[in-house]
Amino acid sequence: MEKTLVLLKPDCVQRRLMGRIISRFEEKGLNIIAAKLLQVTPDLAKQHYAEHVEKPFYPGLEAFITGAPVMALVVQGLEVIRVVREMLGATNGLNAAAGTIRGDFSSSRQMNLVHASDGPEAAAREIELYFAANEICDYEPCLTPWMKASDE
Ligand code: FUP
Repeated sequence: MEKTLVLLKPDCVQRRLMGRIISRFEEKGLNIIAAKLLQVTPDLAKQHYAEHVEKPFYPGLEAFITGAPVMALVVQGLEVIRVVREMLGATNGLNAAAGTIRGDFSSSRQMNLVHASDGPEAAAREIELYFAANEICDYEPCLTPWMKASDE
């Protein structure tokens, strides 16, 4: 089953929204198989946002992402990379549809609460950036027979 890296960003931690946002992933039936609170360093920020390091907005983005702890999660589920990105909504909270996480809780482009991998290569790279293999607790949820048909 597919896995994705989710980061509850410093604004999410500071605004006490971690529980509500984790609940949305749980309510959807997704499986959280790794979680930890950590402080992103400037070095980790540069690795995570490698594609943006040369962009004019990068210094502000690095200051933001290193400004308070983040909670990193590995979330597992069917087509979970696409599903979680759709649950987050558009990057800018001002443009994100109502009902999405950013649409409901954010009005900012930078302080958009949550990061999620945008494709399979990014997911593999980002999971490795934040978690050692022995920190990922793959398990079979006992609710699976009540969340989807056996042939899905
Ligand atoms: P996303 O894939 O939705 O995480 O968004 P991007 O990869 O396009 O951008 C990465 C992060 O940079 C986003 F969380 C928002 C931030 N950003 C800015 O702060 N300013 C900008 O001008 C563009 C993006």
